[in-house]
Amino acid sequence: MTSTQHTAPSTTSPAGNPIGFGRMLRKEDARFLRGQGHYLDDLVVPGMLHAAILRSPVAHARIVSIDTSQAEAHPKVRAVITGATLESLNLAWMPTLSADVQAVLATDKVRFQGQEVAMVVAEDKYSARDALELIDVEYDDLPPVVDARKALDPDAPVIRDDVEGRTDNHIFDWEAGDKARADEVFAAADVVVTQEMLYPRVHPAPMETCGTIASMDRVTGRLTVWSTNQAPHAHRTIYALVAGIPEHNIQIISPDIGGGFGNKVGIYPGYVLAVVGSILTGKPVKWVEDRGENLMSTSFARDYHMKGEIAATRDGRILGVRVDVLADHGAFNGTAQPTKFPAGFFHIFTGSYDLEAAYCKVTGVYTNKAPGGVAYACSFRITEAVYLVERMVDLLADELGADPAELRLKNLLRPEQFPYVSKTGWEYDSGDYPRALKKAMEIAGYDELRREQREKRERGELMGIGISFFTEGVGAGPRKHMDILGLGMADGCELRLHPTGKAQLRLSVQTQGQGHETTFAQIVSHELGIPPEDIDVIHGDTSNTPFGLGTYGSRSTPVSGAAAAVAAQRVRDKARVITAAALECSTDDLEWEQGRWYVKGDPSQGKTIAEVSMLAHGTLELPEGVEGHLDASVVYDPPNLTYPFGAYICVVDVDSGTGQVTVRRFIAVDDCGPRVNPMIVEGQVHGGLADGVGMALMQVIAFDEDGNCVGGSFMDYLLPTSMECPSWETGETVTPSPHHPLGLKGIGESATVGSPPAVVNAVIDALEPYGVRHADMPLTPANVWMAMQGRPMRT
Ligand code: MCN
Ligand code: CUM
Repeated sequence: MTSTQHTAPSTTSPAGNPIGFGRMLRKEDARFLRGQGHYLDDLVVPGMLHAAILRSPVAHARIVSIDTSQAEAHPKVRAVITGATLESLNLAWMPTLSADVQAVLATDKVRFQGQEVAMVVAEDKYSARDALELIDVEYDDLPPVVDARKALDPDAPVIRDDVEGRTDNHIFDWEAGDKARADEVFAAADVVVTQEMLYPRVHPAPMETCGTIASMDRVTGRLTVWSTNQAPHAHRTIYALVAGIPEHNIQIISPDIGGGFGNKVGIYPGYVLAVVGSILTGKPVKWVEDRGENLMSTSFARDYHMKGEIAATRDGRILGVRVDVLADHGAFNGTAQPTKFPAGFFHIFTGSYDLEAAYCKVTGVYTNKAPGGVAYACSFRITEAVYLVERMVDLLADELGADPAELRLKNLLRPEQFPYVSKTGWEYDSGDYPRALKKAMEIAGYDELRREQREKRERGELMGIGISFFTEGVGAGPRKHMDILGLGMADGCELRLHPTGKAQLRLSVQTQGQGHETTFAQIVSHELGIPPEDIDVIHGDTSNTPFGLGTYGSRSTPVSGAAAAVAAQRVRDKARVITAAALECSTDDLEWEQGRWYVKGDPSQGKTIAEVSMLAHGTLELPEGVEGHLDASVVYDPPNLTYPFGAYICVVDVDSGTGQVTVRRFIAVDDCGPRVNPMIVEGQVHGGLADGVGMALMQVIAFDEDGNCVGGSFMDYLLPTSMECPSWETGETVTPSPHHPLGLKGIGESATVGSPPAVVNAVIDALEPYGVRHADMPLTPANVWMAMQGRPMRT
């Protein structure tokens, strides 16, 4: 065999992209920037009908009667579905992700404003909406439970009387840590600081609302569902179990998704109703919600009432943290988290500190509000945990008269303590926390900022500096500890090389804007030296991808990213065997360089991956036991979560006359291990920081005392824009995960998790001259002003 002149491997592809990791523009941008994306509402299926949902105008009422006769008489209406229709099909209730049940359409009562009461299927979407007004529902109002703190009062109305024998609104009690040990530590501590705080109800509010098209083929019995969802395979299994349709006859397709942020993890009643509509009419049925429906009825986030306590020595050594949480889960417990964890991963509230003891208790309750929970870049409640501990550390600093940065540096886990087992049972994989915080302080010019603040205070100007340090655990499983409705959290991946060396990678995870088509191609490129533009990433279609649990909890890179790396490594190993056969040498004689196996000591003798792929598909006699073609398939069960971390510093100015907060600077140092694509990682961080500013300063899904949702439009539920965001200043440290094959940790939620406490800490720091110790989010001008007057805030 002759070989061409050997040239050293190039680190850029013919298209100018990096081979492997590095900055490159997103492959998906070619279609998105030209307006050529295919979102759910762009799809038109031949013969498709349109559905609209009638929703409850009140928070709590008994349904006396529903008269659909006028709607049915509408010339363009094909079907009107009520709870009674569903009862006859045994589909009136569906399981939630937390082993509760949720009404698909209300039968007995409505339990929150915006709850689904009836669906109209019509020839066009306008007629469907018009016909909703022709449905006459008589309600008998019941008193609502709006304030979670009153949900367990003995005289509180019982919301979930659908469950026989239920006499209260209690869902669960859950605890973590060692209570006795924590009590001991607290009893002996010099200083104990206590604070109640609310992480208000907020909403992921993706740009694209939720929707679905269901098509039941009456002849084949095959159900095709196009839907905005983050976890197509899990959805397929749930449809099979709920509707009794054989799973092999169900195909779930997620088209391009215009943002998920956790809002598209679960199955909503509208999805099930579209399937029922298609079964009843024999036509495909499309249902897409509007903005108000999205904000009022789909998965909300947070709503945690927390009482935190922190104990320390007089000289600032943190000894313990205790937390008591009242969790508002709305009318149906639809929280998305691994089954064993009813409070998600909240028990990581010990944060980034070396404590002697910790304990938390969480009580979940029903209220007359929309169900859901956890969604919105939360890492399964780590958002609430980080907020709690980072506010408590600042309150402690205030009590001790210590600098909040110094106090953190004194108590952060030290690099030599990793792997570190926390007092609530987490095994943090790796970290160098002081390095990250020092780096953030350096970028911020921390000492100079404090000097500026002192000068401003003398002039009566309000400037605040807020710090937060966070640790997340992302990348669920392992499957033996973590499941969603019994499905273990492991993910499949298939890599197939074509004869010419181009590749296809099939994934179970589902991008919603995170750029998987680019970064997963880069992961394979890193391992095989194939240009990323030559690797087609396929996802979002259950019939064309291997089973897996989908994208949330920043698990794609930690789990499926590992699967892709292992698949590529298997292909590389097989390529070595084939190269040895082709060159008639031993595999031990071969060495790997980017994209090529070559003979040690004779680099001109070698085979590129593309050459091997042709050989593997060709006529070369393959060694005993080696199959033709160049493919690999992997199911990756992560041995542990990965633990990204970061240090954030926020600088704010507060107008003492109006209470208006301006975020002047925001410094974010993140560590997610090596960065596959630094540009995409920065984009994830920028987006999450904007989320954090939004939550800290302007967002809340609020309710009046009758349970009316007053956050149901973008007039009331505010999204941060470039006007409210500073030019982000980002930095990085790189601490690889020891158990991920490429050291990668997740990043998709880090900034949303880490930034709200930095903003709030900064605002409270600015208000120091007014003696303000704490104020709950959102720190709107009105709320800041009231805190300055020592008055209770509006919620
Ligand atoms: N990445 C990287 N190097 C790393 C880690 C990640 O280059 N060391 C890249 C990844 O390959 C991927 C992106 O960064 O392209 C995010 O990766 P990861 O942290 O694995 O998170 P997921 O892909 O699993 O995304 C989920 C996460 C979640 S849970 C929410 S919520 C959220 C978030 O992503 N929703 C988003 N970011 C979002 N970004 C957009 N644009 N839209 C959403 O809906
Ligand atoms: Cu919690 S929001 Mo994301 O995990 O899809």
